[in-house]
Amino acid sequence: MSPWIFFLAPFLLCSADPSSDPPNIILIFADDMGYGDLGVYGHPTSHTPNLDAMAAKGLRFTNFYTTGAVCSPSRASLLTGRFQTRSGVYPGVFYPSSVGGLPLSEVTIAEVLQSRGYVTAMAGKWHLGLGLNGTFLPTRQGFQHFLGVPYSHDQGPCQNLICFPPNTRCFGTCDLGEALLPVFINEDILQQPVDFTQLVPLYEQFSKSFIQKAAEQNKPFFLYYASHHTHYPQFASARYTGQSIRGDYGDALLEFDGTVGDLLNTVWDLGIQNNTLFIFTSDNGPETMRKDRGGTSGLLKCGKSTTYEGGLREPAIMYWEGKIKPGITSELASTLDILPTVATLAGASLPDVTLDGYDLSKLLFNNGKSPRNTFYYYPPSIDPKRGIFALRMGKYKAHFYTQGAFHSGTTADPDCPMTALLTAHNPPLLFDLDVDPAENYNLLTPSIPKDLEPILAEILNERDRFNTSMKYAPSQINKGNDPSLRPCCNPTCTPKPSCCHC
Ligand code: CSN
Ligand code: MG
Repeated sequence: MSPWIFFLAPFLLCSADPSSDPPNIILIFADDMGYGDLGVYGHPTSHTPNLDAMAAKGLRFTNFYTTGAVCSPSRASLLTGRFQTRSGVYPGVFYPSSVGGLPLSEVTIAEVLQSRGYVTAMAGKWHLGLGLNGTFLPTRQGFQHFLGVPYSHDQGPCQNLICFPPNTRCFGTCDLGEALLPVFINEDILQQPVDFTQLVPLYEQFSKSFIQKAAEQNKPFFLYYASHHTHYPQFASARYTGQSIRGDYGDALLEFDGTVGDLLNTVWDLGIQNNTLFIFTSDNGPETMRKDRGGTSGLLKCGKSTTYEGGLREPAIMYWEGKIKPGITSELASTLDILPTVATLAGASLPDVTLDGYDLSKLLFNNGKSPRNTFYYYPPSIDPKRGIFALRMGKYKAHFYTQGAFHSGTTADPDCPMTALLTAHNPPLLFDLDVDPAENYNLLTPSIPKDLEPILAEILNERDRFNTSMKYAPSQINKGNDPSLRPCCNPTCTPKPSCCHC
């Protein structure tokens, strides 16, 4: 090699055009983790040293939104850059016997990056459908390698988690009528039931060898690590069990944080940290109905399955050593923005569909300003007749409908649990989230102040524009269930699903 190449190499690496050297992307997605659950987001007894360190070295978001207050819709939007309405991933979530899934016509981040020569893999919870012969598995959506569970780990009898009386360690019940929980490797069942004491180490090993192999082959890679933590029921491998002063939730969180540390170390050990973007966030707010075994949205109102801030605002960190200036940003951003952002960084072309996300490159690398000024809040049970439940414009958030939820039970606030019935608000409730992030003080009561009339008119216009322009795909979840679709490692056995045990 010419000595000039050696000289030039460091400058080439720092090229102003990020697409000239496509970065590796590690997308870490937590489950049911609330805004207030991490040490760095203020939890007094959570121990999350690796995430806290990632936040200190990266950019930490305080106004970052997921699109779905439950799993499947939120994941559909994350991977497509589109509201769940456009892909039909509503209302609610997929079940093991669901007939539908994320339509294969949707273009995922994995497909976008694969088209630019990336190698792609996913570990963990999918929850975007399984279907007949694995029709909807990640391997059909751009992931070359998959190790994980196709849905939530409470959508099965929760063996090994000792969920039922007389032992109530799991604090609640899992779905007894479903098949034992399977772990898939690509499209085959590797294990059924899953051994929860070994699951996370298995994911870590898979992720590490994927990264090492990609680095060896000098190929850019995309790893989507979708943890089961910290969804109920809480579990952790032996190394973490009983280690946190925050109890079962704390142990699960500790194990999740340990994986983050493992991924960071793998990247640093390979010396590829200057070319690897880490993105961390969570799919939806905390399931407070699980009491101390669920998460917390901290100072935000309510949690999972609601369109209050606690349902959809999430912790989020983006870290790229030497490229993203460390700091904290209160600029608006969303999981919707991840696809357009990484496509730009990779120099990949955007799918030829309506996207709801923005490219955040300027926010990350230049002026620190977000191109996003609005956010639209859909409830889990989307109804085109109602449209969005709330809209954020700049610092203002208006609620047109509010509704409590089963998942947000047990908190002291009477607006959160399912006893708070669907209520239409006209005029809407209006909050200034910059000064009142907890949504305590409705600005439009007892009457509408003159100075807020223009912004209110603008918000109502935008609501109408958005609702009427939205194209709803037919619901994939309402396609219903077929019990024969439940995964079974021993397809000819009887009686199902209990015989599906290998
Ligand atoms: S979720 O949690 O998958 O994280 O959204 O495990 O809404 O009916 C939600 N649900 C099972 C769940 C059912 C879950 C529901
Ligand atoms: Mg979830």
